[in-house]
This record gives sequence, structure tokens and C-alpha cells, in this order.
Amino acid sequence: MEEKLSLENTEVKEEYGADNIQVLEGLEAVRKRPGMYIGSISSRGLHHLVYEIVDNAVDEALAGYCTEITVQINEDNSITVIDNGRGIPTGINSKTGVSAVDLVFTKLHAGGKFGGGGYKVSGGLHGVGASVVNALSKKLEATICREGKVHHVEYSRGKVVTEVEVIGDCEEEKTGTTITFLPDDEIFEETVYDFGILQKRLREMAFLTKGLKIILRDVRPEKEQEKTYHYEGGIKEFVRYINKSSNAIYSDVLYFEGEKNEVFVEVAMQHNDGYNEGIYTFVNNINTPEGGTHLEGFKRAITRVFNDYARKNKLLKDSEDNLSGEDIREGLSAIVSVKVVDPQFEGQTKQKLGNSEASTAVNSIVGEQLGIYLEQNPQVAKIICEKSILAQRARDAARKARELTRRKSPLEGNSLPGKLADCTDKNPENCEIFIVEGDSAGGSAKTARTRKTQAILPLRGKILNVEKARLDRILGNAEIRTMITAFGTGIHEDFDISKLRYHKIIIMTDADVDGAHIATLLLTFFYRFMPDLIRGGHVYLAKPPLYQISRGQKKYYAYSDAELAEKLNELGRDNQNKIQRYKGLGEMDANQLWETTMDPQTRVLSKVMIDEDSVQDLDLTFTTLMGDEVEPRKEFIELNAKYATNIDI
Ligand code: TSJ
Repeated sequence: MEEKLSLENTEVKEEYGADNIQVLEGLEAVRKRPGMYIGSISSRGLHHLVYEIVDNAVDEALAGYCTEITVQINEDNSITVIDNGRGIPTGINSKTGVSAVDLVFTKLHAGGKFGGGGYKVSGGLHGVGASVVNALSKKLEATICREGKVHHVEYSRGKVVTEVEVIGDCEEEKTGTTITFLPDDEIFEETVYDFGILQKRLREMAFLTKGLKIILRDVRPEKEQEKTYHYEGGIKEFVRYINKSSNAIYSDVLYFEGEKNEVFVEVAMQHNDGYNEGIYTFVNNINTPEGGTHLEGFKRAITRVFNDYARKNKLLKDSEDNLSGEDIREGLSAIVSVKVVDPQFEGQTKQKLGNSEASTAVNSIVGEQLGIYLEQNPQVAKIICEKSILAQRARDAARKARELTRRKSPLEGNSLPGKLADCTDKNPENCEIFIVEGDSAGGSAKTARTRKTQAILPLRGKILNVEKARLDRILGNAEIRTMITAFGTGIHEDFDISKLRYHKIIIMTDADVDGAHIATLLLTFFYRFMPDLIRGGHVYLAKPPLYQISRGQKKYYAYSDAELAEKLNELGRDNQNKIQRYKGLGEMDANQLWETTMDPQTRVLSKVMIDEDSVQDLDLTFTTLMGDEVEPRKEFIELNAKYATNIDI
């Protein structure tokens, strides 16, 4: 190790030599294997750097010393984060011989262990810290206002450029921390920040930390904009936001909070008139998409309290079955947010909370407070119980309908739907199924296909909007039943990916608004009933061409306006080109359909993916696009032009 160390001039030089070599080795390790520390070096990792820094400022807010955080995207795609907290301690700690600032930026996992505070609850990604951001930044600068002085330090790729020094005075009362970092383009594949991505996570942070004001500002030329997130109501407002495209069935958002066994619990909930359950859970402000003990505690509490209430108030007769948890959660939007001292994450993706004390704490706090709320608000209690009882009845009917969709075993005869033109290969890995809009395109596709590996399932007209129907009606729908039977996997808790009969499910619709709508309806169905089909990378959108260009005997295809222009330039812009715009798949004959859209050698497919960083946004996408309210839908499409063009493929 030849590197000059940052602290060589402190009195305890000898002792710290060794430590500092470790420090550099630690940060070198981060640079060698960045993925181990920030997940990825793609756009996702790039954005995680920001969250990692912001988490530190949010901790200061949770400790009660910071009310405002500003995040700015600078012209060079560096990021500046400013808070009005106490400022990172700059004095040399007598025990360790180094300042908190040094620890924060040069020691792995240093977060919150200093200053005797030990309040660090905001988890940060994989529990790493500012030192990881430092290691992966071409330049990182910290400016700290504390005790009337402005302190400054600068690093490059984890190494000190200028040590902590006082560079001026600040107003006596003013304190705070300002960090500017420039992600290292030697490390990251992508170095351009996306306002929209940061906006989603920062808005979520603001919802989860009531009272905290978070400002996001972009000062890049042509991209200048600023958004402020500030929710006095915290997660109560989060639930209103989630329910804004739906019809709430009572006006209150129920809110419970408390602390038990060192677990701080906050819950907000409200039912809408839909049928989906949308419960979002967080631990130390980090989303836990796979749930865990906090979710279990919540579910147990509401199931128990509503059943007790319904029995006691004769809404449920003695002869009737208990309401199931699912019945009570029909149409429920909720946020469950817990803060625990030492979060344990489990499961394959380490996104599931394992701490058992979280289950007990949520269960008891919600149990107690919900019970009291229902006693005091019988009209709301009645509305929820009645909805649950309806759900219970529908579930019975659905069970019967569902039996019909279970594929019979080969011994009972092949019950594949008649409309399906199946392929002959029995190895699912080789097989694909085209879901085709309309009988005429379906006919061409059947003629065009490679029988061995390609199956065709034509759908007639628009499929049922699963956001607007209850399970019994959905499972009674012929098109949906056909798909479930053809795929072989079953749905919901019955879903079994090992039974999937085709490894590629390809949605093939017209390249127009109706086609995009049908594709969205299909995706909504897959997302709600078989999300692992999408997660497993099995769902694709076929991309039929928009134009055919004929020139003499030769034919060319263009899949976008840009491609058309390009092709025409290539061919020469003279009057030899005949351009045909395809209005639908039906205008192509079998040969053309094969060549342009179905032939694995030449076709264009786009894989459908779920952005796991913002699951609740995807849920919102579907409820907003498919829901009743027109205004939010309009607003959503305007705000998410990118998504709207995505679905307009
Ligand atoms: F990531 C980071 F470390 F660079 C960073 C830290 C970034 C940002 C934007 C803010 C912060 C930060 C840290 N803001 N506020 C603090 N607070 C402390 O570090 C602090 C201050 C005082 C005391 C104390 O016990 O007196 C303790 C702590 C942890």
C-alpha cells in the first residue's frame, strides 16, 4: 500500500497507519466489486448513490434535528444534497483519534456508530454508507456548517484530496451538511440522472417521514424543474395518494401508531370499492416487497378484530363462517411502516423482514387501536364488514368457477381450449404462444407459424378489465379461462411456474390505440394473477411493422417513423418507393406476418419487466390506467409520457 493516508499528521499517527491502510483496502474493494455494495453499476446503482446520501440526512430528521433536505441535479450530472441538520461532527474523537467526518467517508459501515447517538434506523441500501458513495465518486465534497464555522473536505475515488479544514465562518445559528458527489464514469455504465426516478423515491421518503420537506431540483439546461414533497399527514397522505384513482368507501384514513419492544409502528389504511389488495410495507423506510413479520402482524390483527366486531354486532351470524383475511383485505390500501433497531432480512432477495418482535408489535398496536376505532365509528365498521361479507360470497362462487380452469390430467383427456392451435413440441423451453387480437389475424398467424414450437391463441375483441371485476366474474370470462388453461400454471396461490407450457408468451396486437389497450388489459391480467410470469421474463410484446416500402420487386419494413425515414434515405428519396402504412395485423398476409413479426430470426420482441424499485407505482399504473376516474388517468398519462409511449408500441 503506497497511498498517502488522510490522517498521517494526527498525533496518533502510528496507530492510525494500519487502520488507514484497511480503510483504503476497504474502499478499493468497493471499487473492485461495486455490484456487491450497490447492487449494480447500471442506472439503478447510479440512483442508489443518491438514496444512500439522502438516508443520512433523513436519519438526522428522524433524530429530530433536520426539517428540510434539498437534492439538486447539477449540470455535470453531479448531485448536491443539502440538509439543515446539526452538521456531521468535525471534532477529533478522543477515543478513536479521528473525526466523525473521516469515519463517515472512509470507513465501510461507519454509518451512525459514532457520536454516541446510535440512532441510525434508516437502513440505506444493503446497510452500506456514504463511504461507498465516496469510493465510487470521481469527486466528493462535503461542506459542514457547525459551531459558527464552515468546514470542508474533498475526496476523489475514496482518497483525500484536501483534509477537513475550516474555510470560513457561518452565521452562529446556522448548521447543516452539504454533500456534492460526481459518480465515477470509470465505474458506472450510465451517468445521466433521471429526474423521474429520483422523484418517486424522494416522494416516498417524504410520505414516510411526516413533516420533512424534501425538495428535488434539476438545474441542467433544458431540464430545469423543481418539486417539493412535504406531507404533514405522512403515511395517511400516502394512502390517500394510492387511493386517488379509486373510490374510497368511507372518508377517513384509519391511522395507528405506537411503540412496543423497541419497535416503532405506523399504519394507515382505507378501503376502496375495488377488489385488489394494496398493502405496502416498509422497514426503516425501506420497501419490503416480500413482506415479512410486520405484514403478518398486521394481517393477523385486522382479521381478528373485524371477525370479533362482526360477531359481536351480529353482522355475521353464529351459523356463518369466519371472514377470511382475504375477504377483509379486498379493496384495502394500506401502508405498514416499522422502525426496528437491527433489521433482519430474509428470503431469496433479502427483502422480507424476519424480526419476530415486529410481528408482535404491529399485531398488538393495530389490534388495540383498530378495536377502539371500530367501537367509536360503527358506520365505517359496518361498511367494511358488509364489503367483506360480499367478498366472502363471491369467493365461494369463484372457487366453483376456478375448478373449471384447472387443467385435467392427461388421463382425463386433453381439455385444452378449442380455439388454441397448440404446438407439437412438448418441451416448454422450446415453445411460445402468440396471443393474437382478432380472428382474422389469428387465422394468418395459424397459417404462418412453425407448428412444432409456435402455438396461436386468437382472442375475440376486448378482454375483460380485471381491475373492475370480482374474482368470480373474472374466472367466468371465457377468454381468461382459455388463457389460464393454455398456460398451465394456475393463478394466485395456485400459480406454479414449473407447469408453464410455453416459455415465451407473446402478445401480438395491432400497432394502434386499440391494440395498445388490449395489450394493457392483458398485462394487467398477468400482473394481478400471475406476476411471476412477468418476473420470470416470460412475457413479451410482438412488434409488428408500421410501414412496408416496396421498391420494384423488393420489399422493406419499418417499425417506427424514424426507421422509415432512415430506410427512405438509404434507398434514395425518389418516386420508386411505394409506402404502405399498416393499420392492423389483418392487413398482412401469412407470409408477411411471418417475416415481419413471428420469425425468431428477424422479428422484434420487447420483454415486459416489472420495475421492482417502485412496485407501488406499477400498481398505481394499472389502477390509474384501468380505473374509473378520468382526471387522474389524464394527469397520469401526461406525467408519464414515457410509459404512455411504451404502451403505445
Ligand atoms: F452521507 C453523509 F454522511 F455524507 C451525509 C450526512 C450526507 C448528508 C446530506 C447529511 C448527513 C448528515 C449527518 N446530516 N446530519 C448529520 N448528522 C450527524 O452526523 C450528527 C450530528 C450530530 C451528532 C451528535 O451526536 O451531536 C451526531 C450525528 C450523527
